[in-house]
Amino acid sequence: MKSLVLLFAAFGIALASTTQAADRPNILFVIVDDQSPFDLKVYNPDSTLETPVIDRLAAEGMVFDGAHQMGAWAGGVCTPSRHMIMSGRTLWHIPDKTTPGRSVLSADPKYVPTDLPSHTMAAVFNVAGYDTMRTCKRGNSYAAANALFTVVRDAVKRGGTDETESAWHAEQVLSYLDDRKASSDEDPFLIYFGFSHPHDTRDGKPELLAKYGAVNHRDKKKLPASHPSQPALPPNYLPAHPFDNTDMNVRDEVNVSGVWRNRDERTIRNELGREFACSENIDIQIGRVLEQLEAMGELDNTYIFYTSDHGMAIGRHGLQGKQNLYEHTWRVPFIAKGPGIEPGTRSTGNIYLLDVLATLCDLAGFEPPKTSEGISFKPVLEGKQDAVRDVLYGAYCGGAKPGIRCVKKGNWKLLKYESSESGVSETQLFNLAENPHELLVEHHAPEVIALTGVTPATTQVDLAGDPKHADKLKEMEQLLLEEMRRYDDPFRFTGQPDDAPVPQVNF
Ligand SMILES: [Ca+2]
Ligand SMILES: [Ca+2]
Repeated sequence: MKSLVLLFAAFGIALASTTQAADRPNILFVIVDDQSPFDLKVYNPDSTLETPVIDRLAAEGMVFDGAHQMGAWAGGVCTPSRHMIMSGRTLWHIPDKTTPGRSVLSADPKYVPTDLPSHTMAAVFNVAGYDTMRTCKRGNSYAAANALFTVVRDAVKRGGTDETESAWHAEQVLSYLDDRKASSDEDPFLIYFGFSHPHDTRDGKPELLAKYGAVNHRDKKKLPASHPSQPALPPNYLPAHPFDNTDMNVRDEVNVSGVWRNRDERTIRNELGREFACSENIDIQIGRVLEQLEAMGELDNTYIFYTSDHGMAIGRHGLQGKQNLYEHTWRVPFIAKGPGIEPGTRSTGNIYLLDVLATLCDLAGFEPPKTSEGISFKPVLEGKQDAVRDVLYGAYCGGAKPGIRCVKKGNWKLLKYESSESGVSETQLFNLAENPHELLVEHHAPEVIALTGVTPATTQVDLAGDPKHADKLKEMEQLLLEEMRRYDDPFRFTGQPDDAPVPQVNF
């Protein structure tokens, strides 16, 4: 086709639409399963995880410090997160994988359009003339949207060999690119390149497990061996979470193979070693795909995004899973590289993963679907703006209701916990500029300092009970209520006005 375009161009004949189509950027959207931004050197220089490919993406592109996923109304946080990514809709406006669903509004057409799948990522890119392909894990996702990619090669790959882990996902992309090359396909592409790891079970490859001093620990009655190559305990490690966070008995907190309910140093460092082994392998696999894109001459015209569906605790704050709203879990890694993105830049961004769809449409040159509630952060990518949102809201209520909520503005973050089952009611207020790891009074205990090697400053505590910050607390409480109203949060905390939306269907 290229030679034909050149031939016509040589004769001065306009082939506007064809030329335009060939010039439209490709998109490679890489999404891993369960990874804290703080695992990566680009977010935590102290991390021993080696990811040279991701580091290079960061050096050649833009790193977002304010990327978040909005939350979950189920213990399987992946499910709502992936519905939001595919549809560009907010937490209380998405369907669940079953009907009526675990979100009380998810089957109500007033909140969730019944024809939503036809306005999701692959559907709109197909209509725009893109070739769409995906590989990812199966399950805990948005099946009706995923099925609309022209090529779908999904499977759960969490083993310890090339056939059974992340290399398999890379192979699907590589063979798809081979097919394109063989048929001289020049349509722009959208490739959704998902991995099943580092989600548990974190059976890394033997040589990478050895590098991080870890073993695939399976004996519930014993602790794994300690090893000097294991990653250090995180700075906000605790041997236990100080209070019932409304979902302490969810599967991830009590039944992940290799950890279970253990929070001792050996278990956590071994599990972080397994997480790192899986994450480094993902990095290697992304590198293979980027090499092929380069060999095909496609790399310079391709936007590459790297992210995770949500973060992960693994010992931070005494938690193991993804069912909380601390920064390690609420935030996600987010790196973007592509035409017009200044290399080596860093931005707050303040984006939700649900903003990705509007942004991809914007980069590809067409309007996002009307059902999308996301905000394009193309101006951030172009360096014209530092952030697209001032305020960020997060929700988790997969356990007791109303569960956990948080709100962030500038350096300030408020978290609230309430359980109608246990009666727990807790509030936390952090100044993230002074206390980025959300350290609590429990982190000041000598036995914890002895384990982490981190001696917190006296100001590095939860400030909710500090009279000096009473005005800030009040302001953040009001802000949280406004955000809960804005996003149709169907719950309210004790003391908030009883004005939550009423579901139109009977649950
Ligand atoms: Ca996940
Ligand atoms: Ca094609």
